[in-house]
Amino acid sequence: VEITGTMDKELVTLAGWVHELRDIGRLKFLLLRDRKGIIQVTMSKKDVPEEVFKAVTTLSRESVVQVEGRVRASNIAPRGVEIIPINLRVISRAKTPLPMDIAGKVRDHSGAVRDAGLDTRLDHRVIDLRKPQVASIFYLRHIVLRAIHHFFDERNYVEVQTPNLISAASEGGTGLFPVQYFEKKVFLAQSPQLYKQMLMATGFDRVYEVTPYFRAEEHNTVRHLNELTGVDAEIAYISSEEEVMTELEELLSCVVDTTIEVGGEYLEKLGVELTPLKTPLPRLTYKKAVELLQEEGYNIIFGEDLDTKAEKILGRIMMEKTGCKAYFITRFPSSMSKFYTQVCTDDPDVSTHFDLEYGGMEVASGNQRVHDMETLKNRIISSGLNIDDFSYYLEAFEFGMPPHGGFGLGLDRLLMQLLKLGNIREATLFPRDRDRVTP
Ligand code: AMO
Repeated sequence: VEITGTMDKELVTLAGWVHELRDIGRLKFLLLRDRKGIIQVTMSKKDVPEEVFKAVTTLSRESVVQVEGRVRASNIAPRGVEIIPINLRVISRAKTPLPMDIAGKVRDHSGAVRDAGLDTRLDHRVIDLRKPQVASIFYLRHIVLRAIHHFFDERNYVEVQTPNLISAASEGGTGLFPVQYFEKKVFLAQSPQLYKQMLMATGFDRVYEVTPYFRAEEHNTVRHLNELTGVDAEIAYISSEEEVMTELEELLSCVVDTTIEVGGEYLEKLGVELTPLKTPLPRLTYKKAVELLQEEGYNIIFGEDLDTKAEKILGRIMMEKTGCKAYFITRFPSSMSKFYTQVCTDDPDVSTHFDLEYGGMEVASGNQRVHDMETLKNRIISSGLNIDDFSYYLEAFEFGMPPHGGFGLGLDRLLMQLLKLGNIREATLFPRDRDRVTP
C-alpha cells in the first residue's frame, strides 16, 4: 500500500533502504527509500523510544531497515507524510563506503566527487539500479514487453521457444560462439531464424518468440551487444514482404501507444517525450536512400552497407521530409542479402529485405523467405556454406512449405531508441560486450 496523508495517525510497518540520514541534534530524519520513492521518518528525542533514537545514529546509508510507526500528514515532507517511529529494526547493514552513491556519484582518488561513468555503474549494477531513473528504464522495458505479448496474442500468433544450442549457423558463417557439447562442438544461436521458418511447415501459420541472440561480433560500439534480446515473428501464406512490414509497423505503433499510456510516470522521470506513430510508415527504397545520401555529399555507392552515420543522416532527412521518426528502408541489393532472403519478382537485383529505422537507427529487419527447395539449396551453396549442415532445415521444405516471411526486432536497441539512451548497455540489466561478462 502507498502511504498517504489520508492515513494520518494510522500505525504502519514499512521497510526499505536508508537513503539519507540527517541529524540536527535533538531531531533526526531518516529518508527511507522503497519502490514508491522516499518517505521521511522523523525522530525527535522526546517522542521516540531511546533505543530507536540511538540505533539511528549507527546506521549506514543503504542499509535495509524496518520501521514501525505512526503516520503524520505533513505538507513539507516528501509524499506529504512523515512517520513517527515506535520501533526500528536493522534487517541488513550496508558496508561502508558505498562503491557509488544512489545519485550516481563517486569520489575519486583526490577526494573530488564526480558522476560515475557507465563502466563504474555497470560494475556495481545492483546499486546503480536503485537509482529511480535507472529503474525507470526497466519498468518501461517491462511495459514494452507486455505490449508485445499482448499484440501477438490478440493476432493469434503462437508463442514458441526454439533451441539456443544449434549445430549450424542461422545467419551465415560469422559471429558464432562455439560451445563444447559433450564430444561435439555446437554453437549458441545467433537468431531463431531457421527454426521459426521450419515451424511454417507445421501449420502454426504465425509464431513469435522473445529470445536471446548470441553474436560474437568483435565491434564494441554503443549500439551492439554480444547477448541481446530479439523479438522474432514468422508468418505463413504471405504474398509479399509488405504483409510482414505491416505487422511490424503495427507492432511498433502499439508499443509506442501503450508506453505513452501506461509508462507516463517513468517517461517523465527520464525526461522523455514519446509521440504516437502514424501508420503506415514511410517506405524508402535503398536506391533512393543512396541518392539522398549522395545529394548530401555523403560518399556511398549502390551495394554498400549503410553505416551508422548514413543512417543518422537519413533519419534526419526523413524527419524533415515526412515528419516521421520511424520508416522502412526497402529493396536492398540482392548481393547484400542472406541465403534465405527472396529476391524481388520484378527485379532480381534487389531483394525483399527491409530495415525498420527509428530515430536514425535500425531497430528491426526482415524479409520474405525463399520457400522453393532448389533455390534455397543453391543459395546456401553460393553463400559458401556447407549444405550438409542444413539437411535438418531443408527437410522442412521438402514436404510442402507455404510462402512465408518474418522479422527480428532488437528489444535492447528499441528501448535505446525509444528512450533516447546514449548507449544500448543502459537498456540491458547486465550487458554482455567484448570486455564484460560480469556482473
Ligand atoms: P538482424 O541480424 O538484422 O536480423 O537482427 C535483427 C535485429 O536485432 C538487433 N541486433 C542487435 N542489437 C544489438 N546488438 C547486436 N549485436 C545486434 N544484432 C542485431 C537489431 C536488428 O535489427 N534473422 C533476422 C531477422 C529476420 O529476418 O527474421 C535477423 O536476425 O535491432
